[in-house]
Amino acid sequence: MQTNRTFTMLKPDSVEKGHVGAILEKINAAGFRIVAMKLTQMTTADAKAFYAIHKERPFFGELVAYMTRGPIVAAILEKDNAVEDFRTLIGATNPADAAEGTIRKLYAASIGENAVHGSDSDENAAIEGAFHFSGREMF
Ligand code: IDP
Ligand code: MG
Repeated sequence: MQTNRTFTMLKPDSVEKGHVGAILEKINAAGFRIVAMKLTQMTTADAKAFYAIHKERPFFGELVAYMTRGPIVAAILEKDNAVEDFRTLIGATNPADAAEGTIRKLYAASIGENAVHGSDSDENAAIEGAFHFSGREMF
Protein backbone atom coordinates (compact mmCIF):
# COMPACT_ATOMS: atom_id res chain seq x y z
CA MET A 1 0.00 0.00 0.00
CA GLN A 2 1.20 3.54 -0.73
CA THR A 3 1.51 5.39 2.55
CA ASN A 4 2.57 8.78 1.18
CA ARG A 5 -0.70 9.49 -0.66
CA THR A 6 -4.09 10.86 0.23
CA PHE A 7 -7.34 11.39 -1.67
CA THR A 8 -9.34 14.61 -1.82
CA MET A 9 -12.52 15.96 -3.35
CA LEU A 10 -13.18 19.67 -3.83
CA LYS A 11 -16.89 19.33 -3.12
CA PRO A 12 -19.77 20.78 -5.21
CA ASP A 13 -19.91 24.02 -3.16
CA SER A 14 -16.22 24.71 -3.93
CA VAL A 15 -16.83 24.27 -7.66
CA GLU A 16 -20.08 26.33 -7.58
CA LYS A 17 -18.43 29.24 -5.76
CA GLY A 18 -15.34 29.34 -7.98
CA HIS A 19 -12.97 28.31 -5.17
CA VAL A 20 -11.16 25.54 -7.07
CA GLY A 21 -8.16 27.66 -8.08
CA ALA A 22 -7.65 29.14 -4.62
CA ILE A 23 -7.91 25.74 -2.93
CA LEU A 24 -5.44 24.19 -5.39
CA GLU A 25 -3.04 27.04 -4.60
CA LYS A 26 -3.22 26.13 -0.90
CA ILE A 27 -2.63 22.46 -1.71
CA ASN A 28 0.34 23.33 -3.94
CA ALA A 29 1.82 25.74 -1.39
CA ALA A 30 1.61 23.01 1.27
CA GLY A 31 3.90 20.82 -0.82
CA PHE A 32 1.55 18.18 -2.22
CA ARG A 33 2.26 16.70 -5.66
CA ILE A 34 -0.77 15.96 -7.86
CA VAL A 35 -0.80 12.26 -8.76
CA ALA A 36 -4.27 12.26 -10.40
CA MET A 37 -7.00 14.88 -10.88
CA LYS A 38 -10.31 15.31 -12.67
CA LEU A 39 -13.62 17.19 -12.76
CA THR A 40 -16.34 14.57 -12.29
CA GLN A 41 -19.80 14.16 -10.78
CA MET A 42 -20.87 11.45 -8.37
CA THR A 43 -24.10 9.56 -9.00
CA THR A 44 -26.41 8.81 -6.08
CA ALA A 45 -25.12 5.23 -6.08
CA ASP A 46 -21.52 6.51 -6.05
CA ALA A 47 -22.13 8.81 -3.09
CA LYS A 48 -24.01 6.15 -1.11
CA ALA A 49 -21.11 3.74 -1.67
CA PHE A 50 -18.37 6.29 -0.99
CA TYR A 51 -20.00 7.39 2.29
CA ALA A 52 -21.41 3.97 3.26
CA ILE A 53 -19.73 4.25 6.69
CA HIS A 54 -22.16 7.10 7.47
CA LYS A 55 -25.34 5.38 6.22
CA GLU A 56 -26.98 5.22 9.65
CA ARG A 57 -26.23 8.87 10.46
CA PRO A 58 -29.14 11.36 10.45
CA PHE A 59 -27.39 13.55 7.86
CA PHE A 60 -26.78 10.74 5.33
CA GLY A 61 -29.55 11.79 2.90
CA GLU A 62 -28.45 15.41 3.06
CA LEU A 63 -24.83 14.36 2.48
CA VAL A 64 -25.69 12.26 -0.59
CA ALA A 65 -27.86 15.07 -2.06
CA TYR A 66 -25.07 17.61 -1.50
CA MET A 67 -22.28 15.47 -2.93
CA THR A 68 -24.24 14.62 -6.09
CA ARG A 69 -25.74 18.02 -6.94
CA GLY A 70 -22.89 19.16 -9.17
CA PRO A 71 -19.36 18.42 -10.28
CA ILE A 72 -16.44 17.89 -7.92
CA VAL A 73 -12.69 17.92 -8.42
CA ALA A 74 -11.30 14.54 -7.36
CA ALA A 75 -7.57 14.18 -6.81
CA ILE A 76 -4.86 11.95 -5.41
CA LEU A 77 -2.08 13.87 -3.67
CA GLU A 78 1.42 12.80 -2.63
CA LYS A 79 3.63 14.10 0.16
CA ASP A 80 5.41 12.66 3.17
CA ASN A 81 2.76 12.01 5.84
CA ALA A 82 0.09 12.94 3.28
CA VAL A 83 -3.04 11.79 5.14
CA GLU A 84 -2.29 13.56 8.42
CA ASP A 85 -0.80 16.69 6.83
CA PHE A 86 -3.78 17.08 4.49
CA ARG A 87 -6.26 16.74 7.37
CA THR A 88 -4.31 19.50 9.13
CA LEU A 89 -4.44 21.67 5.99
CA ILE A 90 -8.22 21.30 5.59
CA GLY A 91 -9.12 21.77 9.27
CA ALA A 92 -11.97 20.44 11.40
CA THR A 93 -15.17 19.04 9.84
CA ASN A 94 -17.15 21.99 11.23
CA PRO A 95 -15.64 25.25 9.91
CA ALA A 96 -16.64 26.91 13.18
CA ASP A 97 -14.04 24.67 14.86
CA ALA A 98 -11.43 24.84 12.06
CA ALA A 99 -8.09 26.54 12.72
CA GLU A 100 -7.31 29.91 11.14
CA GLY A 101 -5.88 29.61 7.63
CA THR A 102 -7.24 26.12 6.99
CA ILE A 103 -9.19 25.43 3.80
CA ARG A 104 -12.42 24.77 5.68
CA LYS A 105 -12.01 27.93 7.79
CA LEU A 106 -11.55 29.94 4.60
CA TYR A 107 -14.05 28.28 2.26
CA ALA A 108 -16.55 26.04 4.10
CA ALA A 109 -20.08 27.32 4.74
CA SER A 110 -21.16 24.80 7.40
CA ILE A 111 -20.48 21.35 8.88
CA GLY A 112 -22.43 19.86 5.97
CA GLU A 113 -21.16 22.02 3.11
CA ASN A 114 -17.54 21.99 4.10
CA ALA A 115 -15.68 22.54 0.83
CA VAL A 116 -13.28 19.57 0.81
CA HIS A 117 -12.85 15.90 1.62
CA GLY A 118 -9.64 14.40 2.96
CA SER A 119 -9.02 10.69 3.60
CA ASP A 120 -8.73 9.73 7.27
CA SER A 121 -6.23 6.83 6.93
CA ASP A 122 -3.71 5.37 4.49
CA GLU A 123 -6.05 2.43 3.94
CA ASN A 124 -9.01 4.67 3.10
CA ALA A 125 -6.83 6.89 0.90
CA ALA A 126 -6.02 3.86 -1.26
CA ILE A 127 -9.66 2.70 -1.35
CA GLU A 128 -11.00 6.19 -2.15
CA GLY A 129 -8.37 6.88 -4.80
CA ALA A 130 -9.18 3.60 -6.52
CA PHE A 131 -12.90 4.46 -6.33
CA HIS A 132 -12.33 7.46 -8.63
CA PHE A 133 -9.22 6.63 -10.69
CA SER A 134 -7.83 3.75 -12.69
CA GLY A 135 -4.11 3.02 -12.59
CA ARG A 136 -3.77 4.64 -16.03
CA GLU A 137 -4.96 7.97 -14.60
CA MET A 138 -2.31 8.07 -11.85
CA PHE A 139 1.05 9.71 -12.56
P1 IDP B 1 -14.72 14.55 7.60
O1 IDP B 1 -15.14 14.93 6.19
O2 IDP B 1 -14.08 15.71 8.32
O3 IDP B 1 -13.91 13.30 7.67
P2 IDP B 1 -16.96 12.97 8.59
O4 IDP B 1 -17.40 12.92 10.01
O5 IDP B 1 -16.27 11.79 8.00
O6 IDP B 1 -16.08 14.29 8.41
O7 IDP B 1 -18.27 13.30 7.74
C1 IDP B 1 -18.27 13.18 6.33
C2 IDP B 1 -18.99 14.38 5.75
O8 IDP B 1 -20.36 14.33 6.15
C3 IDP B 1 -18.50 15.75 6.24
O9 IDP B 1 -17.36 16.20 5.58
C4 IDP B 1 -19.71 16.62 5.98
O10 IDP B 1 -19.82 16.97 4.60
C5 IDP B 1 -20.86 15.67 6.34
N1 IDP B 1 -21.26 15.82 7.73
C6 IDP B 1 -20.58 15.41 8.84
N2 IDP B 1 -21.25 15.72 9.97
C7 IDP B 1 -22.39 16.33 9.56
C8 IDP B 1 -23.51 16.91 10.28
O11 IDP B 1 -23.58 16.89 11.51
N3 IDP B 1 -24.49 17.47 9.50
C9 IDP B 1 -24.44 17.49 8.14
N4 IDP B 1 -23.42 16.97 7.44
C10 IDP B 1 -22.40 16.41 8.14
MG1 MG C 1 -14.40 11.35 7.28
